[in-house]
Amino acid sequence: MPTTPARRAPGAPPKTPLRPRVLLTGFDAFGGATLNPSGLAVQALHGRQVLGHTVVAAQLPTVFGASLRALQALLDQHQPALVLCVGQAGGRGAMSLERVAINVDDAPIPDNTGAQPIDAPVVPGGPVAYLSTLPIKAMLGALQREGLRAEVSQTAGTFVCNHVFYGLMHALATQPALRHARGGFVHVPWLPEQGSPHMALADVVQGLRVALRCALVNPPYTGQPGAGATH
Ligand code: PCA
Repeated sequence: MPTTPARRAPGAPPKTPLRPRVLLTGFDAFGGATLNPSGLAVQALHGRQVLGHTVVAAQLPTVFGASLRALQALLDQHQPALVLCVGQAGGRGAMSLERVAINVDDAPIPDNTGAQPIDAPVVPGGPVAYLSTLPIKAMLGALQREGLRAEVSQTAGTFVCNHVFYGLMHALATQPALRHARGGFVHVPWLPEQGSPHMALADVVQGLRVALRCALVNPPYTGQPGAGATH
């Protein structure tokens, strides 16, 4: 028999706290392509459990501004403990764990609405850069032990992926409701049908699962030497 959810006053916390959530975002196709592995891979993990956390997956538009408004709505709705944004990087042959987001929009091609900002800040007056707070070296090791190609990347570019990465880190750094959340960005290669170098969708999905597990159990990256990490 269906049960009616108990009523509670607006703004009152639920009696049973929500299971902690992980937010995983990908992007739609851009630049004239018909698919984007990042959107497909995150969708495959939607609703899965990772170490007691429910994965909420969502696709962001490859559009300056609108992508960050969509991300903010997801942050407000889900109050995630951890956020991993994922995008496609054609030409890269490994899953790229991004170290740094910079306060620069400098689009080499138009976004999906035709906008092409040049030399503009993501957040006017914001810091020059933010470091990922995900344990990128531990994630690198975990992916490589799984037999997956992975690398630490020192640039997420200056297109919509960096825009979202910077906007995410700025939100986590400045919004009190998100102060316990950690976040970062991973670029993934093309799928085989898009060209070379490429990675199979199943490997990308497995890599994201491994990356999330690793990020949940290891201390955050702080920009300081740590935990025996090597190059
Ligand atoms: N890759 C682009 C934007 C969307 C995506 O999947 C980038 O690297 O900026």
